[in-house]
Amino acid sequence: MRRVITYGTFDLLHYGHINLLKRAKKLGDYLIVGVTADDFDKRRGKINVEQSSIERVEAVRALGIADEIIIEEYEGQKIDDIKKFDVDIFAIGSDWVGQFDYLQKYCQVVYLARTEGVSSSEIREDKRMLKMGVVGDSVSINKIVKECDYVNGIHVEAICTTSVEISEDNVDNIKFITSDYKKMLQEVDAVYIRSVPSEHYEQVRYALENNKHVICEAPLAVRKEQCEALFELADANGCVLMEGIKTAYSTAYWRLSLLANSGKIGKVTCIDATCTSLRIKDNGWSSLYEWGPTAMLPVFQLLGTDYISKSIVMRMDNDDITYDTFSKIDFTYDNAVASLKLGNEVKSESELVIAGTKGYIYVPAPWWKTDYFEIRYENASDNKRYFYQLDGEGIRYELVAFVKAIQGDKNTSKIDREITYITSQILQDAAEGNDVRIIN
Ligand code: C2G
Repeated sequence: MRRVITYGTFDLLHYGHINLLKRAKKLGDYLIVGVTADDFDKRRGKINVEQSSIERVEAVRALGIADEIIIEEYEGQKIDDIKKFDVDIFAIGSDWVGQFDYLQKYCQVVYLARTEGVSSSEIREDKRMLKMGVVGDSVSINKIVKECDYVNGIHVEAICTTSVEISEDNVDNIKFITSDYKKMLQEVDAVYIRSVPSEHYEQVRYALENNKHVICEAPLAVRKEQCEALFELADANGCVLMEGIKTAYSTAYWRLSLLANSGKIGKVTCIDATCTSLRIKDNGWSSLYEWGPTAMLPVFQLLGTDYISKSIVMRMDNDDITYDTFSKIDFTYDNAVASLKLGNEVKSESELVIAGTKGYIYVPAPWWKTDYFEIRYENASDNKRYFYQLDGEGIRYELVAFVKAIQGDKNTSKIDREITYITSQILQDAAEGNDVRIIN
């Protein structure tokens, strides 16, 4: 009996996949199909896959062509599988020509002609072509435009800026660049707001009033009641409103928060989060606005929002009394404490340490764009290390979540509204001098 094996994601199963499977089956008597696990696809950069592993396996099974279905979970597994299942032929589409020649050591390798004119990416794009506008005056809007390229179904139509030079490779694809926000909004379905925090509220409100979906870099707004009003407006108009904190969408960060919540380090008792980076003064993005929402995320996600007391120490700019160059925030809870250090003009080790009664989670600097963390115990031989691929600092995963939310998926946002509200309340308290001490 000749045993054949083939692999694929098989997202939104189409006739290109079916042709491939039929021809693979004809090469022998028994066909094994390896369907990729969600995590494996993410690790190899396939971030747009729409269906879950189970749905994709069910679709392949329903065709009735495969004699056996397995899950592909890790790089190098093909060698293990070929040996384990005593495979004679490995078959794959011609888009992979040459890339699996290394398997010739173990079995025959056949590249089958790919079916022209159909692909999962095109089907996904047809389902949702979202016209996006990006607004802001920081160079990071170039990064956002670039990241949109990695997300199926988003096209950046327009950029609204008054001062940023748009990089050449971005310019080619964009219909127009304007300094007129209202004009830009007329041309798009959704907007990514990366302007200074003081402009967020008005810009988000205007976009929502005009029925545009919004993703807005944190802080969504600098007052709690403004955030509440914006979410209310979004709900009333059937629009998606997401606060953008890329760290929330990094797999490593998300997994470590799940591990902490699952009791892996015992009771979480102390969180220390430091976010610093020396940079040229970016007006409007004081240390608190720039880093506050990110640093507060693990505190509120792990300890909740019901702290008993807080204290804020701010070091202000000599020439600008609204601009903190460094801030330290301390929270006290019933049974835990947290301490944040945020600095644009002070440098420190930007790590995250979550201490519990059994051990602690250590995330090395810069923790807010991490792909790696450790769980450490008293007995070092019990320590565990974790690595999860992070592409584009998390921005592209955030964009995928935004697109899925627009399609109706209700659970894609990783940031609860309660967290947005409490964060903006703290920014408001800082601005109004509540629980604040100033140093210079
Ligand atoms: N395919 C095809 N014609 C198309 C589209 C896809 O013949 N129009 C083939 C691919 O060449 C592949 C299979 O269908 O052999 C599954 O394609 P994908 O779902 O895109 O999976 P892929 O990323 O190619 O997985 O370990 C995973 C494999 O290495 C490849």
